[in-house]
Amino acid sequence: MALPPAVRLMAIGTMVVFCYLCAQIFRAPSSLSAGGKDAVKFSDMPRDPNLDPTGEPPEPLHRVSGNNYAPDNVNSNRINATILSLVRNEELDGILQSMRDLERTWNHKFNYPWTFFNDVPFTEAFKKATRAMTKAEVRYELIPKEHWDVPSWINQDLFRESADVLKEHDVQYSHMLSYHQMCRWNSGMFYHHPALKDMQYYWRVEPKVHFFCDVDYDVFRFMQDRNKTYGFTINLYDSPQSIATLWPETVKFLAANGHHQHPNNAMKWLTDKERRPDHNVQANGYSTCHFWSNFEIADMNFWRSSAYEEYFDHLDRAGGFFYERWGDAPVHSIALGLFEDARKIHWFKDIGYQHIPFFNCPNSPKCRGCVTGRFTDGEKWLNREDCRPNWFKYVGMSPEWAVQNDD
Ligand SMILES: Nc1nc2c(ncn2[C@@H]2O[C@H](COP(=O)(O)OP(=O)(O)OP(=O)(O)O)[C@@H](O)[C@H]2O)c(=O)[nH]1
Ligand SMILES: *[C@@H]1O[C@H](CO)[C@@H](O)[C@H](O)[C@H]1NC(C)=O
Ligand SMILES: *[C@@H]1O[C@H](CO)[C@@H](O)[C@H](O)[C@H]1NC(C)=O
Ligand SMILES: [Mg+2]
Repeated sequence: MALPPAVRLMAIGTMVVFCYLCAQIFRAPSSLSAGGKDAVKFSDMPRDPNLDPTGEPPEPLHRVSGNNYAPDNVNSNRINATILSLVRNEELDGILQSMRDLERTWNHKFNYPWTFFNDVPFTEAFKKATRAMTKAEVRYELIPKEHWDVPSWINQDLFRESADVLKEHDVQYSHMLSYHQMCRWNSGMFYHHPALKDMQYYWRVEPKVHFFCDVDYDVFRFMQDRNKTYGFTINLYDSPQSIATLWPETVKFLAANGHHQHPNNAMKWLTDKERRPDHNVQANGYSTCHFWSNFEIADMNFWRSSAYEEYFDHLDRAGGFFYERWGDAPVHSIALGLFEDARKIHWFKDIGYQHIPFFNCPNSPKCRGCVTGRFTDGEKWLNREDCRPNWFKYVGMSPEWAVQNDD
């Protein structure tokens, strides 16, 4: 086969690149396997803290005693807090599964109300089945049109064209308008719902998630007593293609609103470019690290603050909830990382949790049904999506856990 030298050179070049890529792909899983020597190298964590025995945070904690958390006790020790779930009628089975787990491990003791949100009315079947899962109060709330509708400044043609481009870059759900609406509502709308007017804290729950560990203290009181703003379980990298201009818009916002930045912020976690340089480049300066927001226990006063409101409005006007696929997870996380004292962000390492395909599974006799320290039950390469190493490196573990790690 006689090929001109230039073509031959190109063919060889292509082969070399191909072989290199194959090597990368096949090397990745073994170097990531938990416990292997290379795993340490990749993760930058001397050891996954979930392998070390985990107890409760130190006292004082609020616990059940007598009827202090009984569902019908009007003078209970509960504070203004609710479990909260945006869910569709069709996801009834999934939400029942999540309720069963959370009620079993925690809420049958504390009886915090459940508040369900939907953009269409809940069916009687949904109400009946969910009510039967708990002794606590249950509320069903319709989202006002003005919170859910696509804002007037979004151009539908541009939305569709942008979705085509995103799809070419393998961005999931890019054509699904309701997915964009959901992300926007979770970013900047839910805490304005009239049903949450008197509420300060919430625990967000999605359908089909799992909770594995008994939690025997009032986590909302924990948030309040320790001055925590936000609690997470899983800390991940995001798909850079879905948020290409989120960081550039954030930088623009900061140029005019730098005063909102907290002196003890988590900027280094947000902008790390050492661990996954390609992500930082594709996301134009953002590491893409975020708290996985299908789980959050948080103080709505932060979302209601002028810093966050102004930031959200800026992003909303910029259009990326529709022209890209900005998720509430990176939006919440960037705001927390910039505007909040990083010490007020707590890793709930003691709450065993799964949303497919990731886990937080601590080493504790209180846990059942998950594999201690396992981060994913999906493909091995998913292990690299873990961004906790950067969180520990730049921010550290909450002081609550430092006590236990000393001994
Ligand atoms: N009522 C309502 N709820 C929605 C809608 N879209 C999403 N949700 C809810 O919003 C949450 C997030 O949606 P999911 O479809 O789970 O999105 P995701 O977690 O990114 O994707 P999965 O990996 O498929 O779970 C879930 O609690 C859904 O029930 C919608 O159009 N209407
Ligand atoms: C909860 O909120 C209501 C209304 O704002 C307030 O009257 C009440 O004191 C709050 N309860 C607690 C325990 O903070
Ligand atoms: C929480 O904040 C309050 C008010 O700023 C302060 O008095 C208290 O000591 C703080 N508690 C903790 C545990 O940091
Ligand atoms: Mg989900």
